[in-house]
Amino acid sequence: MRIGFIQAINKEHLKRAHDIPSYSFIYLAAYLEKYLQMKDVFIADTVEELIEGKPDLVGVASYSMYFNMAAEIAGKVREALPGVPIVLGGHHIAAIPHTLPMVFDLAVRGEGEETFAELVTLFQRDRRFTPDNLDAVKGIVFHRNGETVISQHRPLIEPLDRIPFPKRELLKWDQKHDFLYSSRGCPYRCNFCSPIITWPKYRSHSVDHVITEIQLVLRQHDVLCIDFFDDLFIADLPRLKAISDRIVAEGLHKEVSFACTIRSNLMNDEICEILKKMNVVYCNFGAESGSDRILKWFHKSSKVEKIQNTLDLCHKYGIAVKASFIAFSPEETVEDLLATFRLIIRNKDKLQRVAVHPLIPLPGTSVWRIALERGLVTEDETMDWERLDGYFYTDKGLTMNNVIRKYDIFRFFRELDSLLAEHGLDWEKSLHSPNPNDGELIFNLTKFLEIIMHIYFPEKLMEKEPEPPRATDIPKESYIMTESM
Ligand code: B12
Ligand code: SF4
Repeated sequence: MRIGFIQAINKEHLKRAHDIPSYSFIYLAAYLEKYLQMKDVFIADTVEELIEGKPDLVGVASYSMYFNMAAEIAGKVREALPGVPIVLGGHHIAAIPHTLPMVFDLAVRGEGEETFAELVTLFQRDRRFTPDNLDAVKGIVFHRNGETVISQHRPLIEPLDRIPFPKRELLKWDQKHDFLYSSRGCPYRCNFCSPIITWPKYRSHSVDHVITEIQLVLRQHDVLCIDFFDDLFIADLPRLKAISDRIVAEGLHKEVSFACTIRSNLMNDEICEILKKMNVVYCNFGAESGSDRILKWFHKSSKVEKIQNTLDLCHKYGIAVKASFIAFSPEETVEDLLATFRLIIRNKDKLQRVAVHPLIPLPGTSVWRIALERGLVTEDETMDWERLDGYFYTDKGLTMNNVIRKYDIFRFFRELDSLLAEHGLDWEKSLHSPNPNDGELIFNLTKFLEIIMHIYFPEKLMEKEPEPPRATDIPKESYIMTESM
């Protein structure tokens, strides 16, 4: 039996995100190999490649913003390979399983390994899926006589070490930088966060498992950095310490550098020392805002002073920081937005990379429920899922902010301009400051401007310009309106 996987994703968008691959399929493939001795699995880049591969069963993964594309892929597969079942998976359908389109036979809700293996076993036995044989499978959603049936909930896999190491050899990229998931889930509950719906409980791999996986990665590829892409790598202090000690004991910190996810409310000297010892060279964290009011709205359980403390500590220990911020939450004002930029600019020497994205409601989150109530999104076939495009790759991205008026944007730019000048920066310079470590831009202001144009001045984007808009592109009439307000 042959299984073909495909991720619904725009490859051009992905290039802009450094082509980082998803590990969903390589975890599923590893589980099938370990527990069903099944090796005939492939990951296709295009639907044509998938069809040519002649799979007996197809698995499609989709994030919310690419859900229209996922349905299109399924339609093409259905036409070219009639009778081949199409199984959907991923965070999107896990959060809103009742929306499963008819073009898919069924979907796996949430953690996929055990459920998918059970489905494959069933398919090997019966050579087809029917509502009757699917009825007893936990953790799925399927159709019966035109109705959508959600089966019983499947408990999360425990202990997590039952899940084998992902089959990285199935990925077609030349990795100098690899990713490692040492845990699933997060103990916190930020109101915009969607992984906590798929992994509602924090679980971690044993220290032995983590160390063996690092050793395996080092044997398999010539990597320079291993990035712990956990939802929150430092969630469990004793475990973090044990991992760090073992890395040092095995001499792995001399072979490779590490990166990891952190959280500002947890950072202190002890954690920095642990990270430094194991050769963590940079950290990723969601700072989200420079305004305590907005952090509270996000249920972030942290404060601006904790963010500042994190930046100071990492700077002191020589650990670079990549921070992301969320703009345009429903109650954000220009003052809050400026507070975020003040924080960024004040700390320009302590930040390796900054990304500022608009708040996007992801299905299943509390923010999603607010967006539903406000009629910004729907869960029916009228929903254009590309509107959940947090990078504004398309012109469809939405904003949840109803406080910042178009006119206020001019004030924002004026103040941002003087702020940049005060710190010896100008738009041009800040857009192109090369990072001493890896050449990344310090401030992605071009992108931010582009997003503002999409949100507040979409009419200006009617004729698509090849170059992203600059501050001076803000329409003159809005200047006049602001001045007279
Ligand atoms: C690595 C990553 C990326 C990478 C790689 C992207 C890629 N090639 O897919 C980068 C950084 C580029 C990225 C970008 C984006 N990402 Co991202 N990303 C992640 C991250 C951190 C880990 C994903 C991963 O590999 N996990 C490990 C595997 C094992 O878990 P998994 O993918 O969930 O798979 C399991 C189950 O979900 C299920 N499953 C999943 N797929 C399938 C398919 C089948 C057939 C089956 C049976 C089961 C199944 O089984 C798997 C094993 O249990 C997650 C956060 C998270 N904790 O998951 C966010 C996450 C997946 N990303 C998310 C989003 C939204 C994006 C963007 C679309 C952002 C945006 N709005 O533009 C972009 C899109 C990419 C692009 N630029 O075009 C969201 C998805 C939420 C949603 N409802 O769609 C997440 C959950 C983070 C968040 N913001 O909440 N991302
Ligand atoms: S800390 Fe990160 S992973 Fe945890 S709930 Fe908040 S956003 Fe999600």
